[in-house]
Amino acid sequence: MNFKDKLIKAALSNKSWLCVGLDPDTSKLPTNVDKSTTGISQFLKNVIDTTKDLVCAYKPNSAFYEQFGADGINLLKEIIDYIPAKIPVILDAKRGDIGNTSRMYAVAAFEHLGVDALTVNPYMGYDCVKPFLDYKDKGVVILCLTSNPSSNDFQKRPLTVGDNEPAMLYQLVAKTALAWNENDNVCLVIGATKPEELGELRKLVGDDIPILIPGVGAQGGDLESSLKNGSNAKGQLAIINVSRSVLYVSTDDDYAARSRANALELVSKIRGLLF
Ligand code: NUP
Repeated sequence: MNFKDKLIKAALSNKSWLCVGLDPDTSKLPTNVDKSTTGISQFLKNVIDTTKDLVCAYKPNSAFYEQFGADGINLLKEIIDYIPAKIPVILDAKRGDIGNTSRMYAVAAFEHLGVDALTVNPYMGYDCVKPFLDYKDKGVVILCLTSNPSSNDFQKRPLTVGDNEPAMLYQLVAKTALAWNENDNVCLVIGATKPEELGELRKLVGDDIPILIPGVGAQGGDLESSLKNGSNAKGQLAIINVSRSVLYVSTDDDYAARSRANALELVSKIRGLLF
């Protein structure tokens, strides 16, 4: 089953478009959680146990594992393997390099770690993205308009092009990514902090492209406008990622139950609007 089918199946079965980000940060862990990779592993597994019926996907960000060196890479693999097989895993690593090197990034993510989708930076162009696209069953989640304040530096740069051409770099990225979608495995990243552009981009790319929408919660993005503007005509394919606002809601031993409560609050709003 390809990434998109697996994503839709999980979303419909759990009635949720919430993707919980699994980003371990020792400075935010509950007090009694051991700060070793063993302690962090238990912490993440407890959160997965209490949220796995509430999500359409999980998204570990590689940086939060790489910070622990070789132990962190092993932890990442352990967590990916722990996630129930029916729930897709999106690895957030924003990869992209010359084709020969991207091929190795693709092997690492899709074959060694076995994730269902990977975030990819399109800055270097088609030959840097193609090695990922060649994995037909895997999702290639292309950065289009990111949630951070400085995304404007490049992504919102106006382009001097003809009348019918996109006017800003992020629009060109969206249009180009569509042209790369021969295997029906292209997805886009558009930040929840950019609701108007999210709506505009959903119209531009049509109903078939999954959009990963980070930035709800800690970065101030709004859930409702993200859902309304990011979902397609069927009310699907808007993947709302929340990391800190689900993971770090309590420093006490009740953290897993509190994470579930926060996730459930988000999911109730999603269900109210889309199911
Ligand atoms: O545009 C993006 N914004 C963003 O926050 C693209 C991303 N991949 N992310 C990632 O989503 C970010 O690196 C982190 O892993 C997650 C957001 O986390 P939080 O703000 O919900 O804690």
